[in-house]
Amino acid sequence: LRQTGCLLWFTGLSGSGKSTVACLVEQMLLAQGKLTKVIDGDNLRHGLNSGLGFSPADREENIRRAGEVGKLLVETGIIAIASLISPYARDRQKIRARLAPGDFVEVFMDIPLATCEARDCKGLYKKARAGIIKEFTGISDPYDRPEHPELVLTDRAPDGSLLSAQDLAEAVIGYLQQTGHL
Ligand code: GGZ
Repeated sequence: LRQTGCLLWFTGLSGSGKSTVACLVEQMLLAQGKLTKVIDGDNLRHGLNSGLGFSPADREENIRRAGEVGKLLVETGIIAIASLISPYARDRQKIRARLAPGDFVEVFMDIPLATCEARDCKGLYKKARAGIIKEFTGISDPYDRPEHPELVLTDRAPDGSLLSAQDLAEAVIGYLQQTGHL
């Protein structure tokens, strides 16, 4: 196996596009013959992390387990791509500390709440506003913006034009090339 692993950790609000961009990055890496695996928070909650809810303690455990799975994959040389809201800086920091320097790549999906809420793909924001879903990130539960992420992805280019998910995925690939991960 001629590749060294790393853990791309996508963090951001529900509806910010984490999973979409993560899957595109996975496809691009596979097309280059790289071993890679998406670890999706929403999917893990159906299996490994079933039974965990959205209290701070449950989110912490959810993120800890995803991080440990990511660490195992990295040790195998795989480029792991985690996609979890991971709203608390402390929980993200703990995973960073578990990995060798440079192996943890925090990717902040910096998409305004208003944009995520306008998309509302699953109708969750509407339910959160109505109080039907409690402790909803960005509405009734906090999101700590990353202070020193390796990469910040926004939906606007410097000239104000709208960026596509494909554009953002290409930026991630570019980062991996620049930093010698690819
Ligand atoms: C945040 C929630 C909540 C609450 C359900 N708060 O965008 P989605 O819908 O499809 O994916 C989100 C998913 C969040 O799971 P994570 O494992 O990524 O969260 S964390 O890292 O905070 O543990 C969202 C849905 O679950 N969802 N209730 N209260 N998101």
